[in-house]
Amino acid sequence: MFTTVSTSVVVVILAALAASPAHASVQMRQITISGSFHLQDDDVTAWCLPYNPACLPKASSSFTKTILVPVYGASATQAWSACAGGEVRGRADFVFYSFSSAVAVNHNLYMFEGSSCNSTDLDGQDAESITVVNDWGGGGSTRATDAADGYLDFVEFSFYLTTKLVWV
Ligand SMILES: [Ca+2]
Ligand SMILES: [Ca+2]
Repeated sequence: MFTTVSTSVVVVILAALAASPAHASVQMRQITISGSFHLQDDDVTAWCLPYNPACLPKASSSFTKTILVPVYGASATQAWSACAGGEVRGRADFVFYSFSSAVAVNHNLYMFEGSSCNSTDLDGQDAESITVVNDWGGGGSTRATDAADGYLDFVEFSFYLTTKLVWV
């Protein structure tokens, strides 16, 4: 009499087992982010003189990346960069502050300009913050430039991201 088990109880237990992720124990926030840079350097090459703005060195690059961050709290800084003319480097930084239903996105754009793509001379900066709720997307754009150079050095950056909670 004690070996009799209700079929409905078994079904409920099996359903609960099926609902839990097979290999997983940790819930994370998944973020898929796409970004694109457009950069310009202010130096006209010798073959292009007399001065012609169409000859200014330009560069474009884009990326798409999927990352996992904790469901709660701040992520490590995620950074992407690009360079134009061997002188103008753009760096796009992101920190994600996650909570259960959404993620707050803090983005900073930096423009470094000097004698190489490794220059740390910060000439321009911009920032944007957005909040993206789970299973949704959002984006923005920033632009960093330098008045001292007549705004001819610049970095433009645009991004779009989606986010959801996953088990890993
Ligand atoms: Ca320059
Ligand atoms: Ca500079």
